[in-house]
Amino acid sequence: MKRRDFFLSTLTTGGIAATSGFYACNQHLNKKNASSQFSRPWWVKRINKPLLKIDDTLYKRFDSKANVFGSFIKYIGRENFLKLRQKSRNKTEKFFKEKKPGFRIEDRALAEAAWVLSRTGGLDRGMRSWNRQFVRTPQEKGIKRYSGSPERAALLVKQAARYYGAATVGITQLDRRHINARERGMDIIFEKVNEPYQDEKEKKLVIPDKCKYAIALSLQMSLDNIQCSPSGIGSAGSSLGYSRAEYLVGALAEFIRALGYTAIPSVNDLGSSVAIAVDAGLGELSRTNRLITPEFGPNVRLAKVLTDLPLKTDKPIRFGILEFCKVCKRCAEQCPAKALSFKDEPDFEVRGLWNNPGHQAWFEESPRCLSYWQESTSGCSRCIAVCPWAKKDKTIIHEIVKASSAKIPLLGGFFTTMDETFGYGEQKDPEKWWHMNLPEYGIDTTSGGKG
Ligand code: B12
Repeated sequence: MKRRDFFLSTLTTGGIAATSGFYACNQHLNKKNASSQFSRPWWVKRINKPLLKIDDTLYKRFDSKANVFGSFIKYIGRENFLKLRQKSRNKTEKFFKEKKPGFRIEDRALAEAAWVLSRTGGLDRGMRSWNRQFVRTPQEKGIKRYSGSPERAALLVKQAARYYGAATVGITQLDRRHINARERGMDIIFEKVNEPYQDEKEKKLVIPDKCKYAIALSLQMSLDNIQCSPSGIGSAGSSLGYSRAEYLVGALAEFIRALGYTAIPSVNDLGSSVAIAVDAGLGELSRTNRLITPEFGPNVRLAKVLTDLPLKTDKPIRFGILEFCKVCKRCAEQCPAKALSFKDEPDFEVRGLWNNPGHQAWFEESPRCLSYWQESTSGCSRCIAVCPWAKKDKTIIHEIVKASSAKIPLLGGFFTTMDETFGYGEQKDPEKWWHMNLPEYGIDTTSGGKG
């Protein structure tokens, strides 16, 4: 059914009455939860298994070389690659000369510089080092390692993670199939060892068997930046997110090591942050083949830390995204690269070698996306910017919309149409960004994860 049909069929007094009822309930429950460490909106339901299925006979660990960063030339052909690169260079030069807002020296400088912390690290390097950096272990201090209950340990880890910059935190038993089989020419293997290590000679990265837990982390990006995408200002939304993620996983790993346990910090390397986040209950997989969270929609960067510290785990969640995305399709319509799926239902049909078979998703044409990054000369986050779930302000109306969409998925189409009517998701003027009264890091951290 079309969105506009929904618009007509759902504009009923019933729908509106339902939303006001939800709002009253929302207010009540939020008050009730105000003293807990981290509460989810009331319309988020915990479930035993993620909604999208895994085919156990097909789903295997992925070789990261097959992602589009690793095999871009193979996927688009050398000739096309060289043409694209030249086009990108010419356009960059033209934009510089024209002083095109969003693509001027200052706009690009903002994005480039924000990578700084991210670029100092790497797989098993810098903040993402697999071994202790500087904290002293309990043994060195002459004390016993931390021995609280898994419930208490989970509370400590979540609070520390939020303190180091996480927007939301979830914990899951590690499903090893989400960990890449290979990374940068090395096999990733699990061994019965005490500490993780890298063996250059045998070309292997070794994760201790005992690391059975994954801590999934989300970080907000500045929506004001992301909404300027594609542009240097938009791209800074991503790059600052990456640098903050670098600090977050580095600090959290050191915290766990100081408690006397092993921790492996990871941002984009090591395995699917999205799959781990789904298992840990941070959100649902969406039409963009990326995560949507109840609190911040898709506007988050993801990261993870693996550990042997015994932790109470969380459950996956559902809040209507699967049904919402079936109807909305706005990300696919607005994707300038035409990379996203228009299929009504998610399925197991991969679009190319860049997807990992065996899990149900709305698979995308990733080489088109990366090609557009070159074409735009600045990367792209349009699919995030236009999503009706990406909202910065915490006004009543948006809470009603989210709660209603979660509870009555058919209203999703209606809200997407309303969202368009009010002009949400339109590309913002990058010049205006320079004149804004910015909060720290350009993000609003005051919602406390309560949406
Ligand atoms: C490579 C990569 C890309 C490639 C495309 C992926 C590919 N197939 O090559 C390119 C460069 C094009 C790209 C683009 C973008 N990406 Co990207 N990408 C990655 C990266 C580094 C690896 C993903 C990967 O290996 N994919 C290959 C296989 C596994 O893909 P797949 O089978 O299609 O599976 C996808 C999902 O279904 C899910 N997944 C994988 N296995 C399983 C299993 C289960 C059971 C489930 C439920 C899900 C799941 O994760 C995969 C994401 O690509 C991840 C970081 C990470 N380690 O997770 C970020 C990441 C997924 N990207 C991210 C983002 C935000 C983007 C962009 C919006 C750009 C931006 N502004 O940052 C666009 C969106 C493009 C789109 N909608 O299609 C975020 C997603 C955050 C979120 N909200 O979920 C991540 C997590 C980076 C981060 N640190 O935050 N990306």
